[in-house]
Amino acid sequence: MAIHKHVRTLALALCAVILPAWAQTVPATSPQATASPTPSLTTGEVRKIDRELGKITLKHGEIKHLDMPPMTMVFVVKDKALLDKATVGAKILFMARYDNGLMTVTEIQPTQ
Ligand SMILES: [Cu+2]
Repeated sequence: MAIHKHVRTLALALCAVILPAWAQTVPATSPQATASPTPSLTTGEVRKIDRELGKITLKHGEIKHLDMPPMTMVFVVKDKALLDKATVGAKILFMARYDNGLMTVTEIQPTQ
């Protein structure tokens, strides 16, 4: 009787040690995982293009991964060739990244 009781207590103690350790190794659905959204394409309307300086002015929608509300602002382009895909007045999808302290466009996709 006394031995049985002791084994049961030991089993409970083991569970208490193992379960928290196991819980910490499951990051997939933790609240922190949703704190910084995966970068995704943002909608924008081209306002101005400066091919010489490699800059583009966009009226853009909300950029969730940069925590930025909709606004009109200047971006530098990662590669000036990206500007060939944009014309003033066109609606585009673009990838915005914070790169070397500058708001940078790394991808431009024209939309129909
Ligand atoms: Cu902005």
